[in-house]
Amino acid sequence: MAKLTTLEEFIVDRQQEFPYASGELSGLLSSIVLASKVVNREINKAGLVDITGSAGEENVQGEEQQKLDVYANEKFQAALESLGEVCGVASEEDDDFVAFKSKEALNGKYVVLTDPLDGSSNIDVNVSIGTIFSIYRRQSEPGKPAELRDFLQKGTEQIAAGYVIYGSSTMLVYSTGHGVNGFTLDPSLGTYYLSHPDLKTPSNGKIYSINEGNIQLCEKGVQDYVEKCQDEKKPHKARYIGSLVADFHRNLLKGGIYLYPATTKAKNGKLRLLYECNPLAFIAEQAGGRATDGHQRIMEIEPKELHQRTPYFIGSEQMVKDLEACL
Ligand code: P6P
Repeated sequence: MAKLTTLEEFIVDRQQEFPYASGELSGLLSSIVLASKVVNREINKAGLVDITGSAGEENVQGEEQQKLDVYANEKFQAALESLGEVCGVASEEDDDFVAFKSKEALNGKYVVLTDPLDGSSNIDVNVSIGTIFSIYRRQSEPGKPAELRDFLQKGTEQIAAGYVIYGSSTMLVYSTGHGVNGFTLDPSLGTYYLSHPDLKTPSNGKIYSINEGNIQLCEKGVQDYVEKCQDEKKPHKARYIGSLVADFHRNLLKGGIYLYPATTKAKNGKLRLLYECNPLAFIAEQAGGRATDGHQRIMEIEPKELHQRTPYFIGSEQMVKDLEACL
């Protein structure tokens, strides 16, 4: 029986890979891990207690804010604030970023951007959902509250990024820029074990993930690409869960492409650059994949505002290149 490596052991083993003061970044990742275990526990009993109903308010997506969204957002922010290494957090659930005020946090060297519970409309139909996070070094001087410029950084500046998928099992997948590693939670022990070391995504694949209900609203190049996927000579598989983290994770492991293009109704697409597209692009590229808005590398986009959207094509390198060739 191969030795099981816990996430904590892995972080210690790989300390030297953290490009910055290792203790801080590993502490930061550990606080995200702790929050993910707390959120996982609530998700697993969501059907039992009445916290899946909508909280009534709306988030920036204009979506009904499910109570679990609010819960997850609070848990991740509390875990990050108590750590002291993070000077602020930006979240899909909050219109503006949150600059932490405690003395240690004012000197925190990092900021975190997160979609605490993506795909939350899937909660009450028991479809897999996920947490996405992105970590940057602050740009503003320590000792003062975080500033907007700390959060509006290109994806190439990320020092770590990852996601948690609350699926048939709960997994944490992350990278600090030295490859991608996946960990599976043993809920009976509350311990994540290394289950997908040095994860690489297949360079090509047969799975395409798009909401085909929008296809008439997409530019011709996207329609042409989808038609190629439906060519009976080399049939592909249409797999679309409606939960980005779940679609992304399956495609990462099996090979595939996820498409959320601009449409005539949403000229910049639906997905958010900073806390959905950039972190998954970081993971995809570290695993040998590719992520683009159709014309440029996602991580090269210069952010202008916290919740800006972007057309999004991500997955196996050859499939994304084939898509770009159609645009
Ligand atoms: P549509 C969920 O709301 C989400 O942000 C992603 O998780 C998912 O891939 C996408 O939107 C689904 O959007 O328009 O196809 O329902």
